[in-house]
Amino acid sequence: MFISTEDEYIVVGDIHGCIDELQLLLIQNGFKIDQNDIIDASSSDKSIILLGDFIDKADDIKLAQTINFIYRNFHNLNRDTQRFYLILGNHEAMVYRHIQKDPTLDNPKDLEKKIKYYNTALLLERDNDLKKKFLELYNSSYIWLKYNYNKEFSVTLTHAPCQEKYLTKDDNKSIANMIKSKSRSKNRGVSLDNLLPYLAQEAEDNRHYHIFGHLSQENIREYKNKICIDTSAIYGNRLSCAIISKDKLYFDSVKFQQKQSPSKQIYNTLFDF
Ligand SMILES: [Mn+2]
Repeated sequence: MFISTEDEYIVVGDIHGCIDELQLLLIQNGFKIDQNDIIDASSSDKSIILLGDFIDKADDIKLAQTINFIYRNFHNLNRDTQRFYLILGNHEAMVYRHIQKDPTLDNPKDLEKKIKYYNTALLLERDNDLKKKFLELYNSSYIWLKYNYNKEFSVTLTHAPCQEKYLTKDDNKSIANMIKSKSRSKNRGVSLDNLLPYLAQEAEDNRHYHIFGHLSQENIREYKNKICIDTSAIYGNRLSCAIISKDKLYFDSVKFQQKQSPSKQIYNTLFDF
């Protein structure tokens, strides 16, 4: 969907239950949040966009807090005009399939993966109220958003990096590619630049940016007009955002707050050339 170029946006990368970091990042960017976890709509003019994967990997308590916070403020900030947008990540898509009892996920290997990678599904199966909130957020999510300022400046937002031919298209293959790129766990030992060669090949020295998350990097990775803002908050690193204002693009981040134990991973660096 095309979003208004009259508004300013804060675009937050993969949260994965890092609710303390999300709140801190919003506060650092001018939002006030009260004791009931309600964002004061008048405290900032910015609209909020979450780039997908707000669930999984974290503690159950933090996952529940994250879903409740997003749900509450999604309703609160969207009361008059839309100021809170969600982009669908592969984790929301997979958890949705599990809790909706997708018959193609009915084998022991999928159950093993559900426990290991999609722990929010187990939580939602125990908590019906939280499940309803998640389903509503899932159904309100976009696959892509585009900020088309002028001939010189635009920003396309998707959860995963993908080839340009898929961007802003609405067929099933394009949708799948905007939600998830080639699996790193199925291609261990392959560098990201070899796994996703189209990113560097299609990158151009212009200001028509594609901003995505999904790849859990050590810092924001930029190559020409391709930018990854997933800076591995749940791995104990940082939660980052891009800020879009008129024809300017800024970045900001907060450190992991140690309010839960971090997940573990080995970084596979993008644009490592
Ligand atoms: Mn992802």
